[in-house]
Amino acid sequence: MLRFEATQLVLKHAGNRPIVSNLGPTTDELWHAGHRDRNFYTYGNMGLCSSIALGMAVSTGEQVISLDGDGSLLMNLGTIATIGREQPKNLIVIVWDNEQWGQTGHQASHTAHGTDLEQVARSCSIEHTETVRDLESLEGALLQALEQEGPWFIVAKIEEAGYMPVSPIEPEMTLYRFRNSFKE
Ligand SMILES: Cc1ncc(C[n+]2csc(CCOP(=O)(O)OP(=O)(O)O)c2C)c(N)n1
Ligand SMILES: [Mg+2]
Repeated sequence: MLRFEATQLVLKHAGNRPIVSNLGPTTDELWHAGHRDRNFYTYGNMGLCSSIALGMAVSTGEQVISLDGDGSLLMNLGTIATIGREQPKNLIVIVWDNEQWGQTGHQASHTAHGTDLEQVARSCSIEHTETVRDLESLEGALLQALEQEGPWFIVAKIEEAGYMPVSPIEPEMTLYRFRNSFKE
């Protein structure tokens, strides 16, 4: 499954829900798949995408979708434990797991060497988890997650087909647009 196609699929079903995206290609592909005010693009940081989404989930009544990355999440596994402790019903974490730190040279990450992020989530009391390897299964898991209370943790094994042009995002504008979208 290509991450770009998977991203398009998520957008197709997301409606107006906030989506937080991991740095680099995940953010670029979300921008190309469909720039919208409720996309919260992260930039430069690793390991904070799902933490930011968790903060949004506990402070709004809306369902929040996090598009995280395996390498980044491995840098802050504690966020999974915090999600398990807080049990936000309205948080859906999707991890684009290409089993590598893609952007910095495709170095194999721990998920290529036995770390199973779905099992990590389960051990942190997150009951609704899936690992999906194709678009059909991703769509099934996502539709379930949108209907049933979470937290949800979906590991999507993905591939990349080269990188798209870097998205023209400005962190300040992302924050401005995103905050304003809650006032409408
Ligand atoms: C704290 C920190 N360390 C290192 C980097 C450099 N860096 C940028 S992207 C990246 C890899 C991210 O891996 P992953 O989250 O799996 O996303 P992928 O590139 O595979 O899509 C690294 C190491 C960074 N931005 N921040
Ligand atoms: Mg990766």
